[in-house]
Amino acid sequence: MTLWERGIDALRNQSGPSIDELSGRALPWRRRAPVLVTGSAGAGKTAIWRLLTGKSAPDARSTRPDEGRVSLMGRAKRDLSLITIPGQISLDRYRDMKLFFGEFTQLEGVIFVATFGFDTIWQDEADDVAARLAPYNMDTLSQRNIDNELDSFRETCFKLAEKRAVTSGALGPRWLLVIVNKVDLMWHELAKVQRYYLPGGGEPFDAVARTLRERTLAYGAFRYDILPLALDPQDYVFAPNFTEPLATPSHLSGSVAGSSFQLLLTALEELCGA
Ligand SMILES: Nc1nc2c(ncn2[C@@H]2O[C@H](COP(=O)(O)OP(=O)(O)O)[C@@H](O)[C@H]2O)c(=O)[nH]1
Ligand SMILES: [Mg+2]
Repeated sequence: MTLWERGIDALRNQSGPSIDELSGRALPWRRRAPVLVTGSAGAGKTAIWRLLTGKSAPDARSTRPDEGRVSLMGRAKRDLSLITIPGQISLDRYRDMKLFFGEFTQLEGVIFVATFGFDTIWQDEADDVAARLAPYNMDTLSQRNIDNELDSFRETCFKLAEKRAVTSGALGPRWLLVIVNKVDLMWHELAKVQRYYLPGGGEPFDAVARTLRERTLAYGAFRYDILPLALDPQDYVFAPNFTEPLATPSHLSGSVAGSSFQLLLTALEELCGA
């Protein structure tokens, strides 16, 4: 069973553990190479980071990275630090990209957070984004977000391949996990989502991933996995000031979030070799 299939199963499980019970379990940690979380602005990076680390961080548009440690619950109790890279351009983002994808920093793995077009657009940007949509509807907004996401994924894959090449794989990262987040918003169009992200669909997202896998083959073992996730099922709302809002309802209930999150922990354990 692929990680994707296990993820869909987890999202069908209404009777999983509660997410609060699992969030940020404070176990003694041991220093490990950090894991980076990348992806577009509004994809849910901070939300995931918050649950994994049990720390608080603002939900709003941010240009600052979130940092913290996460404890994995496998037998080996491996721990790692988790750092999110903000989606929007800023000096902090630039510095962190240079540091973590540079030739001196060890990286354990990279998590790329994708949303199939459901990136949250913060209020201060909404008017600008709305003005550029022609026609103004959910389809053009979604396409705009998907295009941005592909750019962002291309950047992550390029940096990752470059780092592994210039260090001959010695400083990692050893894996890339794509999280397709907010699956609660696309639950009724899973076939389309699968075709877009999974290998074999012939879509541009996997073409980028395939190029990465080919480029990095020569530098030792490398894992690439895709996990669907829904940690915070809530309606998607895009609300500019000058025109009517656009919305997409959530199709899942909060009770699936626990098993979805539990599988994320398991997947991280597996990737980190716990
Ligand atoms: N529907 C839904 N919304 C989510 C999910 N995860 C996060 N969000 C929402 O997405 C928005 C952006 O999240 P945030 O973590 O701040 O994004 P970041 O910019 O990538 O750090 C927040 O309002 C979250 O509540 C999810 O699984 N489903
Ligand atoms: Mg954030």
